Amino acid sequence: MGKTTLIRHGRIITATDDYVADLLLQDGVVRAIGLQLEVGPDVTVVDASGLYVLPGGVDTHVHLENMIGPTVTCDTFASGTKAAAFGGTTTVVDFALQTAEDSVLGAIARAQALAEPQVNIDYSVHCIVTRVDTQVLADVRHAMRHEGVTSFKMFMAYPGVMMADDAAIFRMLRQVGGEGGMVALHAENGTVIELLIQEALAAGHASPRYHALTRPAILEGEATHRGIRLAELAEAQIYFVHVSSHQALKHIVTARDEGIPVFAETCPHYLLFDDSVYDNDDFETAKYVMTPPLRKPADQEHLWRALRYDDLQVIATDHCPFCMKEGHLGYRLQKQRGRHDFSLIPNGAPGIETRLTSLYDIGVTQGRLSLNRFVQLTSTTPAKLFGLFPKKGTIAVGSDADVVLFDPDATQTIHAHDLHSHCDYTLLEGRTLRGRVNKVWLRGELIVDGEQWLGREGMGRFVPRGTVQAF
Ligand code: DUC
Ligand code: ZN
Ligand code: ZN
Repeated sequence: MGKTTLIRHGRIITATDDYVADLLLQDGVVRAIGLQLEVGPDVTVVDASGLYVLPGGVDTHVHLENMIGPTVTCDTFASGTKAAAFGGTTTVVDFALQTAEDSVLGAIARAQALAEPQVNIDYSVHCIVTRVDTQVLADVRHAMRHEGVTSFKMFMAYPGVMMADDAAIFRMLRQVGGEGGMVALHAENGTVIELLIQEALAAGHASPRYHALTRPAILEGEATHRGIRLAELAEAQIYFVHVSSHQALKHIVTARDEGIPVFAETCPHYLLFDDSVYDNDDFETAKYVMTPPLRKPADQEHLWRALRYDDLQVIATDHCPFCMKEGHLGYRLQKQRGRHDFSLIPNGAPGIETRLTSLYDIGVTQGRLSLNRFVQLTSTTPAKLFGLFPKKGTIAVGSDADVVLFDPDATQTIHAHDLHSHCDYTLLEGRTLRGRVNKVWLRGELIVDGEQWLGREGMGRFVPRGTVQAF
């Protein structure tokens, strides 16, 4: 029999509820919720007075040990999932990349084999599909029906590397949507961006600021609109990853008003920072080279509005870490790859450990998000859209005992050297945030206790996922 824990007198917050009660974790699940629950002497009792009791975070957009172009992200499944746990996330959905050599099913098996001995929290993968034919579509059907992989990512950017053409995206939308799954789309007009990059380089513009200047928001908007029309024709639901701009949002809002099942995420960095960080020619700016790039303060206002009114449903990290310093932990040629050519800087930034606290700080304490909405955006809705609910994403009798004790009054000053990622920087360096993860349980096992790590590599499990639960 598994360990039994009673969390006494915490303020339990789900997407819909907010009340003080006791929570009994037993055999990996929430066994009971009640007032003054009686337990025997063998049960560990934790006093949670004054603390929030949240469902474990669900981060449906992370890149651990992923090849992004020629560079592998610097977090392993081990380091990345440990960092996630310290940040209050107990489930991640990573990526399996279909390559020229292997099939969709091969890619999923390969990602699982890599993850399985290392993961500290529960996980799944979206499969990235770059090429579509009848065999691929058959594999996709098999993955959805028999492997518990029900979401697939496609790119409208990166021609010659990851980009899929419109017909391929349409075929996937028809196949995946028809079976109740989700196509997640990276929406940027890849071929026009490629032209702008080549023109910038030919003009001698090599510094990181040109990453942003060659990926204008209008090209995110155009691709988003195109993706929506393809989904409408395919009669499929669609999910846009890393929405950064009003140009993209306005199409999402209109489509939702039209009744098209369009869903979308944004990421903490688009809310925390704006494009003024690119106003220089320093290579340090490579820290902010992520795709899409940071946008204008006016875009941030639109993102907040969309988060409040449910035009954006998810906040995921797009944790895609690359080191700035050459040789850090042995990693070579990460961000430095693009020191003399911005187009060679690997695109991505870290954030897996700071998602909940940074959003609590700028969202909840600043009155932009209610506590319920905070939980909905970071745990419940991602679990629903990607077929993990109600096992994940809420606190309810029978749900997995993935629980976070969160101290709303504690503060912490963020430094990369205190975080658990392999990345040598954080975009939040030196920033003091209100709110702190205090304890984390994964299926009833205490894995984080303050600064102490109690988890074990390999204790995380692959979670077979169901279809989209959006309606
Ligand atoms: N898109 C992502 O979602 N992650 C990393 C790079 C990219 O372009
Ligand atoms: Zn992307
Ligand atoms: Zn990503």
